[in-house]
Amino acid sequence: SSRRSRAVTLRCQAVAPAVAQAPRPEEKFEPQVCVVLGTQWGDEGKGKLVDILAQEYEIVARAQGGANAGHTIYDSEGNKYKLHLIPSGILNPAATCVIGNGVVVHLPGLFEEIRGMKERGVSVEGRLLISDRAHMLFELHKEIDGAREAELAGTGKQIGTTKRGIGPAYASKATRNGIRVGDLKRPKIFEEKLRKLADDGFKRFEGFEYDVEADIETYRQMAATVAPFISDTVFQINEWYDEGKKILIEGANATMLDLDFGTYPFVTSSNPSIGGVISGLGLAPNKLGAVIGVAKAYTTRVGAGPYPTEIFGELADVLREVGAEYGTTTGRPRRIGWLDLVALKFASRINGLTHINLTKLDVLSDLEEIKVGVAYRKPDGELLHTVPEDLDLLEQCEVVYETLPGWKQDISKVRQWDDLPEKARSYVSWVEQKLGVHCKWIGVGPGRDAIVMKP
Ligand code: 2SA
Ligand code: GDP
Ligand code: MG
Repeated sequence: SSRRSRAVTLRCQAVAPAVAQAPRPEEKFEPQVCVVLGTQWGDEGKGKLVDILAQEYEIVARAQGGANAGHTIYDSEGNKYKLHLIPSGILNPAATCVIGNGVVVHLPGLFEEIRGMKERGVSVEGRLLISDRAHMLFELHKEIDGAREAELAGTGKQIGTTKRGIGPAYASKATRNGIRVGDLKRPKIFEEKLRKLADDGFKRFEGFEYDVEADIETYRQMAATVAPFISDTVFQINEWYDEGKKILIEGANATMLDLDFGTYPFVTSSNPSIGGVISGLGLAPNKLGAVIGVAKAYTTRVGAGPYPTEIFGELADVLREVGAEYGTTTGRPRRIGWLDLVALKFASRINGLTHINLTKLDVLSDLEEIKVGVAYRKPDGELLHTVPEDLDLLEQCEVVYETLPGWKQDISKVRQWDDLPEKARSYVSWVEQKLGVHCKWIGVGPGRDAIVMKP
């Protein structure tokens, strides 16, 4: 056991702070390719950062996920937009948006979203490309999503999906009977494939309801509308890169919901971490200039699954109200928890984060004290400094917290680092030091301007 405790100590040293407190040399932030990723369980505020950065980027691309994602953004006049499949760069009229090959696309839903944006004066036509290699998500996938969740009812194993058909669509892709956007160019083949896919659903689920002929008709009618959006985005994005165009990549969902790294099976069915960016766009890893991890100053989670730093009771209710923590897609109340540095360090390493955007710091402003999870203690007393694969073990772990003083002051109007209360600055610097990653942006409100840059 002394050997084991030595191993733990060594591991602690390996994750010791890598960033000194000394001021950094004036850092220019102008990577040609910049990635924005969720580092927790989603809803960290990725959409807001992407919208802000998009003002400087010509291309904004989504690489994974589907309409399970919900990104809320506000324009400079304070108008609110909720986006699901359209990248959050769409409010920059100079940006071209891309739905990459790794995304699963429900085309009727996407065109509904496009119509909604048009009604609000945001024109999407001519500046949105859909990858011809992206897999289509059909009504049948949503049906199967609901049917699978229903089968799990009462077992404690329900995932709490968004019921947007995400898992079943990626399952079709992996089973190799999926249908890609490019197949729409070959209507006969498309129709055969969809009938075949529907057959699978009928064979597997009793009482399965899906009118395949009606869906085929929907796609026949949509074909001409969709055609101009379809593109070989793998070629296009690399051409743009070679021309020197600036590319911003918007992650959806988050690392703790990653199919490989998240709390499996309570995860989504794509890779919201860095690997999904590469495979979901066809842009090589050596082209990525910066990888920004978006992290809430606390955490939230929607759906089931282990959540070590979860808070219950009145405090959770207060933070949920102050932070407006309800699902952007489903309206579900989000579970609330303290910042979890074990999970955040895990996400930081996996993704190779170069910067952090710490969001929603304003939401903690009323608190006397702020807790942060810094390790997990196993029932046998051993400390864990990483997220274990064993969910039972994770559930049994006790979180080791450090407690930091609150600042008890409204910070929502602050725009300069030096104007933040000293205790708020200490909180951010402490997190930064623990992670060894520069916390360059700090969110102090939902608005586009409510952001503070840390030198
Ligand atoms: P799915 O639908 O198969 O991807 O669900 C699997 C798990 O992934 C979670 N998940 C999410 N978690 C946070 N935010 C998401 N987007 C929406 C939002 C969620 C909403 O922005 O608020 O509106 O409820 C999102 N999408 C998927 C999901 O909760 C399951 O735990
Ligand atoms: P995403 O899925 O990561 O894009 O995040 P969501 O849009 O689903 O959820 C984040 C919510 O927090 C949205 O309603 C944002 O408007 C809001 N938000 C983002 N940053 C901040 C912040 O710094 N402070 C506050 N109070 N709200 C924020
Ligand atoms: Mg969201």
